[in-house]
Amino acid sequence: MSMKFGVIGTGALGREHIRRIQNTLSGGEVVAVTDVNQMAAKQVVEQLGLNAKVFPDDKTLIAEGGVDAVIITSWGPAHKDSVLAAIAAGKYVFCEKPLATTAEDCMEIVNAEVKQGKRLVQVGFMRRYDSGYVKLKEALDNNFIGVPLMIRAVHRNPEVGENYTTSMAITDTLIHEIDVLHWLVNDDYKSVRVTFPKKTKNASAHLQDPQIITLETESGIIINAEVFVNCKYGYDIQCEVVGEEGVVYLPEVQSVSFRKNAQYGVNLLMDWKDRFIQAYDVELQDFIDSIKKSGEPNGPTSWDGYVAAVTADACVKAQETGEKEPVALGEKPAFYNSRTLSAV
Ligand code: NAI
Ligand code: ISE
Repeated sequence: MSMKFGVIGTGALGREHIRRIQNTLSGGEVVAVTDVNQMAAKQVVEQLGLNAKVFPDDKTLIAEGGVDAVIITSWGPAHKDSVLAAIAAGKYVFCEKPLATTAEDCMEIVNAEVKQGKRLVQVGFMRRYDSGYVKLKEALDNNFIGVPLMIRAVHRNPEVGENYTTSMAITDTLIHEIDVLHWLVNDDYKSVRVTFPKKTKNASAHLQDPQIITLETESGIIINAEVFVNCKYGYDIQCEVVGEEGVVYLPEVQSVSFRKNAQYGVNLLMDWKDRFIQAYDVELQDFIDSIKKSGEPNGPTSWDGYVAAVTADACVKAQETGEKEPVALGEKPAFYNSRTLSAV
């Protein structure tokens, strides 16, 4: 039977997820949508030719939309209320990052889900579904390079809008590395530190760009992650893990190389949507399939959303203090023990 979805927030990513459910994936259909901008919601229904009803708000959609699951692609500060309302109604939730904007709010979601007694929530950390990261994890899990000692990660965007702030480099951008890197090495973070290299002239006056974030894990792995959101030349994600017996690299995106006009080269992508398009497809298909198969989603959990929020908070504090800041996680409920490190 087809899984009936309601989509809360029909902006850029909401539209993308609707399109993939309707055209690319199997086993799901979008039957309800809402957006604070009602016009945007109506336009999506018309433009994408959906057989879906437009609801005035998230609560009404959850109560009256006849949905099995909601996709939350509204703005971050609105996520918590929608997630809690969906959990209270026993609906499955696919929530884009961030799960919520504070660690306390994420913990409230964790507690609500545990109390409800069944896993309902998956967080949209799609990199865990990217074939390159999956291969990297397989290599590490199979002990191909021995014990990991260091990681070098790079997250570069060609440019960002005027409203992008210094803390967003953590909460909007680094958040993907925060999630995927500790998952890769199966370790938790212990402390973080942020340093600001020489600032690019291409960043707006209020933005520190680039930034180097150093994260240390409980076992002592040191991760150096660069965020540079005005790099100009392309969208560039890199990851290199150095172990006791060798080094493994995140594969480069496959692209035709060329020889032309006395040059040899490869075209780079400019957009995160293109870089992770398959990962977005695979994560949502896995959400549908695992719920149908086992009654629970299989991907990143509410606890993972909480871990990311606590770590991001520590990074933002480290931006302000310039000091090494601890990452202090609360007690992990046993509920999540067999449900945290799933990979496709
Ligand atoms: P957007 O600004 O294009 O769309 C957000 C939409 O949500 C807007 O149409 C807005 O009117 C609506 N909205 C805001 N508050 C609402 C509420 N309370 N109820 C209903 N609708 C509401 O933003 P975008 O780029 O689509 O991002 C959406 C979410 O997806 C964000 O949480 C963002 O961080 C996340 N995201 C995740 C990415 C990933 O790689 N996993 C990539 C880009 C965004
Ligand atoms: C954006 O919000 C995302 O989530 C993308 O995946 C990320 O690469 C980009 O840097 C963020 O701004």
